[in-house]
Amino acid sequence: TSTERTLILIKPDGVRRGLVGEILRRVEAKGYTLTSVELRTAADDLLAAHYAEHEGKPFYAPLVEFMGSGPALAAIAEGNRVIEGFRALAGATDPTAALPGTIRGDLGRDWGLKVQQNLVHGSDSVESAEREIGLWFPGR
Ligand code: DAT
Ligand code: MG
Repeated sequence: TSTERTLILIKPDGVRRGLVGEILRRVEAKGYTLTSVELRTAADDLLAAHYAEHEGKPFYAPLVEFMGSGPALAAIAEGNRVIEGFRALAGATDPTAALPGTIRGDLGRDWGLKVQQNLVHGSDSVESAEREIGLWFPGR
């Protein structure tokens, strides 16, 4: 087994739509443990650091603006291979392409919304997870 930690964000669209309970329910039902949870509106410098790999891409500015548009829920989840496991629960980046059964596939909408409004973020590697946890939860 390989116990890992990952950073999960429920983006402002998920919080606004009242999907916090439904999304965290899926994470816990899968058997992962939430070790830290916090609701907050992220500042621009935090978002710039979080999304540094996407700086310069056409969707970067709207992504950062959207992510700071209201409260997001940040959580640390722990469990065996949780990084890959949460990304499987989340589904494909584009909610239209995300398979039914996934968070984005079941709950994501596409009626002209942008791809960035895809409900959740999950770290994509052990290195990203530790880096992102350090940004959102300094010292943990
Ligand atoms: P993921 O969130 O699935 O890890 P990512 O890291 O490639 O995807 O991109 C980060 C976020 O940026 C993603 O959740 C939504 C937004 N995004 C990615 N590709 C996009 C695109 N082609 N157009 C608009 N937004 C995009
Ligand atoms: Mg990513």
